Amino acid sequence: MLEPLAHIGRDPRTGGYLRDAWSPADLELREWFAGEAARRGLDLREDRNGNLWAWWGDPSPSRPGVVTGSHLDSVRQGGAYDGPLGVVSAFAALDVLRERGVQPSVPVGVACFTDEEGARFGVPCVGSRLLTGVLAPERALGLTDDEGDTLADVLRKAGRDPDALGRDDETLRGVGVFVELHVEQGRGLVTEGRPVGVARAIWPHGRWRFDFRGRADHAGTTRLADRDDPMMPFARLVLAAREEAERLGVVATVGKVRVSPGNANAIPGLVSAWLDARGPGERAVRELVAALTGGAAVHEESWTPEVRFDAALRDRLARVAGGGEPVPILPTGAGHDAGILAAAGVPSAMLFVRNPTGVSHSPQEHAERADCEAGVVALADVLEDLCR
Ligand code: HGY
Ligand code: MN
Ligand code: MN
Ligand code: MN
Repeated sequence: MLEPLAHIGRDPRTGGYLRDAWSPADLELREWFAGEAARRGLDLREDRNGNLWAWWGDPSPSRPGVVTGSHLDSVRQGGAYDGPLGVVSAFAALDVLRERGVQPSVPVGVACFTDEEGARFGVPCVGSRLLTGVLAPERALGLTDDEGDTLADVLRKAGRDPDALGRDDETLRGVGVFVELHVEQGRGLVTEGRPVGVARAIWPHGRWRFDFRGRADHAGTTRLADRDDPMMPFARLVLAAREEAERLGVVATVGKVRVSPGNANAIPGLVSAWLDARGPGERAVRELVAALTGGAAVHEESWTPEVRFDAALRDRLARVAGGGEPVPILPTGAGHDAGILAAAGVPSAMLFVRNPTGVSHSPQEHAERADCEAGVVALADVLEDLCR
């Protein structure tokens, strides 16, 4: 199913994907999206924050539409399915509706949210957070990537107007309900023995940057007693994060570290480390971060409260997606645009497609073709039900 996109941003050495927001790969993916919309005669719109919408019918506040979609950007060396499966399945499900001769009573939209992973600028779900007003444009525009380019610089280079960013009520009011199909990032469906499931809730989760400052000096001529080496508190952070996470029953990850200036023969002046912490309860996640912040300059880069999807909509999807036997309803520790929209009051839900290993954010991420096809049929059934 993902073959048309498989070559875009793929690293041939690893099979992983490099699809940073607004990178050449991302721009190529946006072109692909536009082509898919054109092939189907859909009305393509790019909103003020760079999110893409392909409409079958004309949404309005008085006649909001049913929208399905996801994102196309990836984490660095990410897998093929996280994001793209939801966008490809959205177009495929719309095709199924047309093959069935369905005449929707409301507009149907396919959405692609920009910069969901936050791999380049550090904040996840930038497009949906800007759309819903939970991320201030001035903060977004000042975010910088590893080379020091700001989002504003990058948008200008991509021919977009940085000053246009901001909450977009007109677009939001056109979305009556949003359903995101996503490869499961975990093994819940493997355990349940089912190809498709529905999301119950998204764990609260956040990202913090820890800056450890020291004194750069010579690796060979500086006595140990004279060192102010930021690597030491950094190393303690990583070990403490694991210990606290085990104690509190949450998960904590340090997956990105930037050592400045990065000489093998010099004590660094600065070590920046990014902590990702999540768990089934907000209090425990906050307690973990509080236990770790001593001695470092800590910057909260993002915080997403727990999202519990609307139970009536969730159960309706579980029934419809499962035909006679409702599909499993599962929590997830992964963040999604559907969670940002749900938190903003947009009726939202998620369909999961089985991932045989549960592995994600890795080139090893995979979903079987038959399960992906079952996901499209389930999504088409759900859309048909919602569009009656
Ligand atoms: O990081 C996440 O949870 C999601 O995959 N963006
Ligand atoms: Mn992801
Ligand atoms: Mn995703
Ligand atoms: Mn750059």
